[in-house]
Amino acid sequence: MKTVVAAAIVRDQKLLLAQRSYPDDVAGLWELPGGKVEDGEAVSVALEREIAEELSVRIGIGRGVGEPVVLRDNLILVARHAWLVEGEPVAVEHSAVTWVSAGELGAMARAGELVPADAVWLDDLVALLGES
Ligand code: DCP
Repeated sequence: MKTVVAAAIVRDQKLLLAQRSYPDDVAGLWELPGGKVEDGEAVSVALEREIAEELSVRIGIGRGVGEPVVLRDNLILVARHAWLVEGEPVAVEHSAVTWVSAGELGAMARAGELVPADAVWLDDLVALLGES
């Protein structure tokens, strides 16, 4: 079982979403950015690395958000609360990045615009935005 870790990057009560450019079945949908943890790599180190690669920013990392989600092909997806430490996000590997409020996130979920695994965390993400 491999782990995929994703960042719920929050600033000013908005959540950063990134639009997937591949594969075809999820291209155009929005996700929490992240990627696969390498063998022997700590989850938080993997998340810092993936976010630096994908968004060209440094982040701070906090607690887990929501329950782990089992993806197909032996992958388990986890999310962590995060915040920007250095830089402004740019879409290096994604089609676009955007900041959304809790209301906008809910509307996107209802419209089917989030990747399916991440949509499971809607209530957890809305709660996180309410706290921050
Ligand atoms: N995934 C997801 N939700 C996220 C992030 C990832 O459902 N917020 C899923 C999509 C993929 C798997 O996790 O099925 C791996 O994600 P990535 O393709 O983003 O990860 P990597 O870039 O590390 O993998 P690869 O290099 O294989 O593309």
